[in-house]
Amino acid sequence: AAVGLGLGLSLLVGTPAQANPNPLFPQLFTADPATLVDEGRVYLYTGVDEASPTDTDYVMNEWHLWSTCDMVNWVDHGSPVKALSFAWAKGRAWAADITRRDVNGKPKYYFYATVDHATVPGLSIGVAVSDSPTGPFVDARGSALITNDMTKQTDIFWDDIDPAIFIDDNGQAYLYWGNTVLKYVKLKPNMIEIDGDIHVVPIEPFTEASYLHKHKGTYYLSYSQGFPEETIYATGPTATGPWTKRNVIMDVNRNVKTIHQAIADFNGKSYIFYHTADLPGGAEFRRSVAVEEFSYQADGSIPFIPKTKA
Ligand code: FUB
Repeated sequence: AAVGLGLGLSLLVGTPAQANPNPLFPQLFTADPATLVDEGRVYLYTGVDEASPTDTDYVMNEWHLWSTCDMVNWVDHGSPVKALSFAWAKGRAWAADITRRDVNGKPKYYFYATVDHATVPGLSIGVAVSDSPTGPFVDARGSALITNDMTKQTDIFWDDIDPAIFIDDNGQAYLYWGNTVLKYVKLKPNMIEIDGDIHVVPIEPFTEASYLHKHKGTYYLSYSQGFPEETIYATGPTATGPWTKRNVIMDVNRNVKTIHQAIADFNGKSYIFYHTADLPGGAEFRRSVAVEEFSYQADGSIPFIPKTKA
C-alpha cells in the first residue's frame, strides 16, 4: 500500500519485499540450479521437471533461465537451451553449469549440460556456447565432451552427470562431474576440449552434484552425499585439492531425495541455491528451486544452513 505524504512523495507500507520467498518460482517445477553472476545480475539456470504426479522417473527436456539484480524481483527469460539443442542427444536435460570466458575481448558463455546420448549408452556431457547469458546457446562441438563407456565395469548409466565448471585465477578451466565417483579434467583454453587425463577425486562417500567455487583464497568443493542427499563440502588450497572434508551445510529434504546446490556471492552477500519439492503438488520428480542467504564464519567455514519456506 502507498501512503501519500504530500508534495508528490509516497511511502510504501505493508509487508516489505521478502528476499527468499521459497520456492522461488511458483509457476514451474524447477531443479538443479546453476548460477552465473555477470554484469550486476544473477542468472539462474534450472532444469524443468515436467513429470506428472504419477510418473516414476524424471521428465526433463530443457533448461529455464531466470535473472535478478536484487535477489527479490526475478525476470523469466524462458528456455535458452534444450536437450535437443545437442544434435547427438535424445533427451534428458539433467543438471548443468555455466561460466563466462571472454574471447578476443568479447564475452562468451559456456553451458555444460548432462543429456542422454542418442547412440552411446548412458548419459553424457555436452557444451553449448552463446554470446549472451540469455542465449540462444548452440552446441559448441557437435559431439559429447564427456561420453560414457559402459564397457568399463565401473561405469553405470548415470555416472557421467552433473558438470561443474570452474576457471581459476590463472585462466585454467576445470570440469568436475560424476555420480558415485567424482572426477575432474582440465579443459583447453577453448573451453570445449579436455586437456590431459581424467582424474578420480578421493572423496567418499560421494553421491553427485559437485560444485567448485573460491572464496577469499580458499577453494570449496561442495557436493551431495548419501541418498536421501545432504549437502557437504571440503576445502583445499588449489582447484584440485588436496581436499579436507568439512561439515554438512544442508540436511536432507523432507519430500525429495535429491537437493543439488550452487553457491554464489552477489553484492557482498553469499547465497546457496538448492531444490526441495515444496511447491504444491511437489514430489520426487516435481521439484522446486529455493535459495538461502548465509555468512561464512570467521575461520572461512560455511555454517549449517537451515531451509526457509514461504
Ligand atoms: O535432475 C536430475 C538429477 O537429479 C541431477 O542430475 C542430479 O543432480 C539430481 O538432482
